[in-house]
Amino acid sequence: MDFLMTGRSGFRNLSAPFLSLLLLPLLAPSLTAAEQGAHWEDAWVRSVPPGAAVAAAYGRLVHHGAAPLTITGVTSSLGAKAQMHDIIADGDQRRMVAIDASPLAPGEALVFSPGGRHIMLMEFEQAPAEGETIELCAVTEDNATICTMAPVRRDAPGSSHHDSGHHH
Ligand SMILES: [Cu+2]
Repeated sequence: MDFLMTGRSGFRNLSAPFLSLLLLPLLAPSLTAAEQGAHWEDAWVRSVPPGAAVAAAYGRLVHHGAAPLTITGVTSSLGAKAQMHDIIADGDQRRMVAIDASPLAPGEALVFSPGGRHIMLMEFEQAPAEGETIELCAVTEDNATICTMAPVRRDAPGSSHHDSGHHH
């Protein structure tokens, strides 16, 4: 992992547009994540050697529901800290920044893929090893969780680069 880590403040200014969503009156009854219509596809965790400090998880969080969601965090069954990260260009370097919240409109997908936005797993006691399965959950602004079982692999499933075409 040859990226410099910067603090959460890196993306703080991006959260401003989401405030308007959060301030909407709560007209809808609270729904579970499944009722809200989001689910994971092709989630996986890249294996790391024993002793590694961080690991990355990928996948697509697809939203088939009618109402916009805001994803405010991620968790994993490793029990360790998990964050949404993005990779941004900084001059001729690339560095990781933490994402505080990410909107997810109906019909869209939040894509986590190698080289771009990803889920960073940190502060674990046991490094994810090939063949294991880790539960990943996305957390919405109203604390619903959308979870999936993600296999730990060395390489991306299918390994060819057919991204779903969602580029934000
Ligand atoms: Cu990262």
